[in-house]
Amino acid sequence: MMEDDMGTMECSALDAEAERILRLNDRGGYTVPTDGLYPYQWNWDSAFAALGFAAFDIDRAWTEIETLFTGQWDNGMVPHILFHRPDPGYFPGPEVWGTEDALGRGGARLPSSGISQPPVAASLAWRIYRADPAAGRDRLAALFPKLMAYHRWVMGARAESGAVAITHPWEAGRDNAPDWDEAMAGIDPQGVEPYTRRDTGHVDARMRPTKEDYDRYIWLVQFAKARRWDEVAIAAESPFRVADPTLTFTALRSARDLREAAAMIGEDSGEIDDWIARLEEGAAGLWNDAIGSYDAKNLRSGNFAGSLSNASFLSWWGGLSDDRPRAALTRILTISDYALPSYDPTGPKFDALRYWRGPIWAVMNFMAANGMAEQGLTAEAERIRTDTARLIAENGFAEYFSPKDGTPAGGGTFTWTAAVWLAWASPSRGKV
Ligand code: 9WN
Repeated sequence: MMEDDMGTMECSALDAEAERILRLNDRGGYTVPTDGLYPYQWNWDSAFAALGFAAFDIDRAWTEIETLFTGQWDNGMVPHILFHRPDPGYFPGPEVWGTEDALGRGGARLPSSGISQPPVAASLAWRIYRADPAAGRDRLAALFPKLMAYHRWVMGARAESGAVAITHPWEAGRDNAPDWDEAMAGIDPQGVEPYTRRDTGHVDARMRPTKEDYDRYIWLVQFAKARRWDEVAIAAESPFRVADPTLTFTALRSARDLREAAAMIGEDSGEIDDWIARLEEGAAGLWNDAIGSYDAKNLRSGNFAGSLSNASFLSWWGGLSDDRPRAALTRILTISDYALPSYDPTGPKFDALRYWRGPIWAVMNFMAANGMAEQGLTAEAERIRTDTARLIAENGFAEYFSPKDGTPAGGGTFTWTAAVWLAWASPSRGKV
């Protein structure tokens, strides 16, 4: 279905349903990704929730981001999960993370995880500001120092190679992407304490990471917890350190948007200019000629993953006008019934339903396509937008979708899918 094929009534029914989902998942000041499967506040989900709220309730949009930053650590890190209220339905909960006496946590009052996620908050806050500058000026100005502290942490703790590294697959937000296979294989998950997964009680196990993945996820949590979440010790000793296109391109994009925000507020942006230069250099180092795309790089072995993913196509969102990824993009768009798959459908590790090894994710489509549109790839961007709209119209507000036939997968009534619909994919809205 192309945009024009969607009737006005169908479109406004979907707009209303998306709005209902955001309200449904609102826990008062913060939004859960979906009821049951993910009962807490997640970092990048929350920034996208704010974008969705901005389509109909600008005050609630700002509140979402403000609540996220109540969990910021003294060292600037914004955790990937804030455990506002205990909920046994999710594993691993706060006791497994054990961040109470973490170095860097300082006076943070909220229980949280000890790792972060793609730093999209600055970019989405800037977008929300632009949707209604009068409503957003003071809110953005108040957030600005916190956003700066977050990015200072990203650059100081993770950008030693220029590109931004992750210390755990969950930090990339692309948990079981083939990007981490080599680094994950290098972990011997001896000594993992017995645990019970909760995710497979909510969702078909074939759509989730494997037990081998989970053993290593938990091993990495225990490893860092034993070091009191000390970034220096983790950087020196962990077997897992991978330079990630998601973090690199989202940090680069956020730095550019922070520079705009600084100009609006009247703040100096010299420090941000320096970040942008370092990140551009780091991003250049993620170009893998062998696959004609940006790629993840294992910083322990120096090897590329050889993974053409949806994160590979975030270079335009990062503000790079580099045309080289276009050939791979054209190929992927040509062979896919629905775009963008999270991994090359012709690649050896493709799995249409298993999470980040094939399925389509609306938030990645939003960033990839908006970046493309800004850099003049308007036909590609529009193809991705109409595919996203079609997936949602035909299959509902799922967590992710099979790129083969659109089968909805993972959790339902999903916050960020609803948000991306309201802010961008919906033919009638798309105003944020
Ligand atoms: C671990 C909440 C999160 C997203 C991630 C997605 C998934 C969590 C999990 O759900 O990860 O952080 O338990 O599987 O991979 O991108 O932020 O929606």
